Amino acid sequence: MNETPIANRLAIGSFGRRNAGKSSFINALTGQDLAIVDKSPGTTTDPVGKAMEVAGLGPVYIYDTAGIDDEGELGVKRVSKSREIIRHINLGIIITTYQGYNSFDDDLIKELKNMGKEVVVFFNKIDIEAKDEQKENALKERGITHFSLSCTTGKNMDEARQIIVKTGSKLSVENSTIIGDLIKTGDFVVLVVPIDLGAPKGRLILPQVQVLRDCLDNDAVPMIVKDRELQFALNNLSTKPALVICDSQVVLKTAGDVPADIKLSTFSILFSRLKGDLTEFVRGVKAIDSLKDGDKVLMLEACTHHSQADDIGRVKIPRWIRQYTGKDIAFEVNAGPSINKDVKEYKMAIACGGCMINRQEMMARIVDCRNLGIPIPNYGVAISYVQGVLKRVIAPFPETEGLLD
Ligand SMILES: Nc1nc2c(ncn2[C@@H]2O[C@H](COP(=O)(O)OP(=O)(O)OP(=O)(O)O)[C@@H](O)[C@H]2O)c(=O)[nH]1
Ligand code: SF4
Ligand SMILES: [Mg+2]
Repeated sequence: MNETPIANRLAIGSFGRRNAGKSSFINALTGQDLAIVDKSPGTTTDPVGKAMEVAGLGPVYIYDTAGIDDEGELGVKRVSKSREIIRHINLGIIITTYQGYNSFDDDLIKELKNMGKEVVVFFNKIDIEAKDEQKENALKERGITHFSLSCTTGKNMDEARQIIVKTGSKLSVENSTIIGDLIKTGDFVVLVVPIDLGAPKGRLILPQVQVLRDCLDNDAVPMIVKDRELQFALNNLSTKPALVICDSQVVLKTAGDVPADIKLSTFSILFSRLKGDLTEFVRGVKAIDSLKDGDKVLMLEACTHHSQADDIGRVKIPRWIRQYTGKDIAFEVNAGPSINKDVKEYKMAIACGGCMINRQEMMARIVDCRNLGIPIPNYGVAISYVQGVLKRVIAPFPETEGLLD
């Protein structure tokens, strides 16, 4: 239970051609035999990931991938799996060698850069390959961090580790505050958490715990109530709360209970901001108003979670949107990290809360939809919109001002 969730870890991937030493590098970096190393090319077939701590960098998630130059029917599938990992990572490490460096490495660097990833290139096998300054200079001119090392002898591994720490620590990984910019020391914050049949037994869910912890980190005074007790709590608090945060599912009732001069938002809206792009979600949600009979909407579930009878994305949101629009809309689900549907067929996509994925992955989904011109709100924004309270719950965030007008 003390583990940092995967979604909050800096994600690092090792990429490159077959046999360059990607797996050897992961093993040398972690000091463990995580990945199988062999002289035959194509040893790593499926991406392998492992959560670990790197001194100076904190909790990370490290992926080893298959060679990007793999061939044949199976090889092409492996390459596409490696490419999929690029979407998840913050920092891409390209393992190559002075003599082997070719257009595959070059294209990989471009691909990572185009997706906004931080890139470091390591020339491996310097115990057997001579230095090639021309290749180093070409990278230098492009402003790409590079270094040489040997995974076999361990030469320069300490320096390589330092480069990773330095590059990695520049990247912000959801360690920014959740509500710290909305409150000040001593503020009262009321969290409204319905305990219904869908609530897990005996505990709170992660986003609720994270907000609670963020209140404490910011020296605020948090208080948790069920929706039923909210009115009673507000009536009995001698200090007016600076902020009320509720579960999206009770937003309508909460908006009625909380006086207009108290800021109100939802857990989903807070995490939309942290994990995705709140402004893009708000812009996208207006597309609900243009839905017509027979239009298709794609529900983007980021993981293959066990769906419940009254599932929020599969049952409740479709029901609320049908009621709001009065239209016969077809909802389809894409579950899991990769999108297997032809997004162009849909009038809009609605992203889940993304609790199991990191910001990189959520942003990749947003960018995919944006490039295709498909509006993409998320569950939290869509729920508040169809309940008629979105304007109120995004009011605490100035970046959304005017977006709904
Ligand atoms: N001499 C030398 N050999 C190395 C070095 N690093 C890796 N190797 C060897 O290179 C071969 C390939 O290493 P891997 O780590 O399996 O390479 P990979 O990039 O993961 O390969 P695939 O999974 O097949 O794509 C193995 O025989 C390693 O022992 C190095 O620094 N020096
Ligand atoms: S919100 Fe998304 S990532 Fe979280 S459990 Fe639901 S489908 Fe999975
Ligand atoms: Mg390998």
